[in-house]
Amino acid sequence: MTAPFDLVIRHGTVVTATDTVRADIGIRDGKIAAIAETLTDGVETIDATDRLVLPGGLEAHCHIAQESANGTMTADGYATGSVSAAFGGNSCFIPFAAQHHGMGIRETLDLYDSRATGQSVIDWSYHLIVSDPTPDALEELPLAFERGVTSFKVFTTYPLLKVEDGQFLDILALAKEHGALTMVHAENHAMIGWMIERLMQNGLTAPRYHALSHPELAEEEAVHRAICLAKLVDAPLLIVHVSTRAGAALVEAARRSGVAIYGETCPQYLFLTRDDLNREGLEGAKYMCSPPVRDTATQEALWDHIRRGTFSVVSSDHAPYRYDESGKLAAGPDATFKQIANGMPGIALRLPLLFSEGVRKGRLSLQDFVALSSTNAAKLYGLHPRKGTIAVGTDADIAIWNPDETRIVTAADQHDAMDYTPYEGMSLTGWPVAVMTRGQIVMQDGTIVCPPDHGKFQPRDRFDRGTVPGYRAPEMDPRQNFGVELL
Ligand code: DUC
Ligand code: ZN
Ligand code: ZN
Repeated sequence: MTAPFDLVIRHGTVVTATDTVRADIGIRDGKIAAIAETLTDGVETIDATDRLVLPGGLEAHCHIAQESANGTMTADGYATGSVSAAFGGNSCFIPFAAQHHGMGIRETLDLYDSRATGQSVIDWSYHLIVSDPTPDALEELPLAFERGVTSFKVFTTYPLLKVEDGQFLDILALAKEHGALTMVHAENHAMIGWMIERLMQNGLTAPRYHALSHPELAEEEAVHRAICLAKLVDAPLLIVHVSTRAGAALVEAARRSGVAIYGETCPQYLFLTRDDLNREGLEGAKYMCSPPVRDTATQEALWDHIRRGTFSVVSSDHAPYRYDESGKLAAGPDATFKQIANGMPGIALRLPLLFSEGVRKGRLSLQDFVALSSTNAAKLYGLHPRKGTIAVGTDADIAIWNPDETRIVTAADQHDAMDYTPYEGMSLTGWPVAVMTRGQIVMQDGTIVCPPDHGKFQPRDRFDRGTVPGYRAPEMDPRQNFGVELL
């Protein structure tokens, strides 16, 4: 006789990226052991009548226990960051491990291990930020793959983070060789610097001018360049936090042409505009992120791109800096926008925002919601099918949602270490009421119920481009380049 299930979720509506079915789920040893019309043999039971049973959210872009390039530490470490993520319906997240200048790869990963291990209620991995690709660092990079860190982020802007195009090509080629996915923050560094200089010279230093200092064209140029660089070496590339129509159109065109290019956008580009930066004193600093939020026409265009499949993931880009001297106001009450940390919180609201404004308002199907919030990220970042779906044999990473509950968002109700939310006062319908990671209930009815160190580091598989044909630059094709093999 088989042992009973540890837990059975009964009477729920189970949704994956492809299907919606009425089914019970039996969980044993942290994994989904059975999916059937009726399962009764559980040590514990959750009644999911009138609830949606979804793969737990996979938050693939968030900054936790990370110093900005200027040394400002995020308010959230792995304890509050993971708790906040769980309240937002996430069962796993992938923050960044940031290599700053002079740091080695092993040193960077060891540092983040020391910040994360034993602190997280949900499972985690890292994307490695590569900002100093010296020959020694590049030689050390395969160590990251061996540790199951199979994605990198590079920047084309920020003086202390940006890589040159040649360095970018080195990283893309190495990532391709080892089966990693490169992610890029794509904005033209010189355009931003030029704009900042002129704004400063004219005394235009308030937070609202941050929006002007990062022109849309800076994103368009850098996205185009990044795609060309990736094409040259036929390496997969994901453009993070796309904020403009032109950037999204470039991603869409590249995808249509069969190149392994992927795009991500974030809730702030769908719900906030530059008018939010136009507040008294430094209040607008709360809405400063890079790239900046744009306008309502852009919001609609980005929703259209979500509908059309341009974006594979919608991530929070949770970059929590408090509105006090530990964060946004570190340079004092007279700070210029140039001195203010870029980023805003949102890890707990990414999914409720997308559900309420996407699914409930008919912009997104439930299947698309699951794909954008979990399944696609699991596939891109080497966690599928272990995570990101509901199937027999996979980790029991599950979020149970009440699709009809309405709540008003307030900073006081958040569980992060922040003192504001950019979405204060919004009325959202559809909230996660329980989240489990590997079969252990993490959050239930507004309470964390698991040990504080339940989360485990998740080594990830190599990137799999599936059937995407890719691109062969003529100069890389031995038939067309005098027989020389360059890659
Ligand atoms: N890029 C991010 O991805 N997050 C916060 C700030 C930034 O520039
Ligand atoms: Zn970025
Ligand atoms: Zn980010």
